[in-house]
Amino acid sequence: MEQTFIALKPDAVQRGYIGQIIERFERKGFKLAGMKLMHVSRELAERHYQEHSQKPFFGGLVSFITSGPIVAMVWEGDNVVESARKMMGATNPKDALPGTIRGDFSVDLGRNIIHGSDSVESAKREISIFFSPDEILTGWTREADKWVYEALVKQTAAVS
Ligand code: D4T
Repeated sequence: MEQTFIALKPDAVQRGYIGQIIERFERKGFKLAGMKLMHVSRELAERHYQEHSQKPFFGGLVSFITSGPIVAMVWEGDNVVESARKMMGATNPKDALPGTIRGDFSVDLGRNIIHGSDSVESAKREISIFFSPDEILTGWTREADKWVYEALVKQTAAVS
């Protein structure tokens, strides 16, 4: 199953939105495969945001992401990378529609609450730098999945 890396940035933690944001991913039907509250080191921040290393906002971005704890997560589901980006809304909260996470919880580009991988390849890279393999639970069975995915019901029916 496809996986994505989601991080609740220090502003989400400080403002007390951890539960409300996680609830949105659960409500959608995605499955949690890994989660930890952690401080991001400067080295990890620079690795994570290496594509922006030459941008003028890079220094501020690294300072912000290292300024307090984040919640790092791996979520699993069909098309989860693209769907999570839609749930998050536009990078700049000024452009993020109401109903999206950034649209509902943030106003400022430099305090935009959440990060989500922008492709399956980025997700693999980001998961591998934030998590060790033994911190990710891929095999657990969630009974509700047969109410989320039609194909799981068809498989069961075909067996019985
Ligand atoms: P992240 O990586 O945080 O999920 O954001 P996006 O994938 O949606 O957007 P991004 O990589 O273009 O930007 C990374 C991060 O930098 C902040 N930022 C961005 C900023 O502070 N000033 C800026 O001008 C831009 C473009 C916001 C998100």
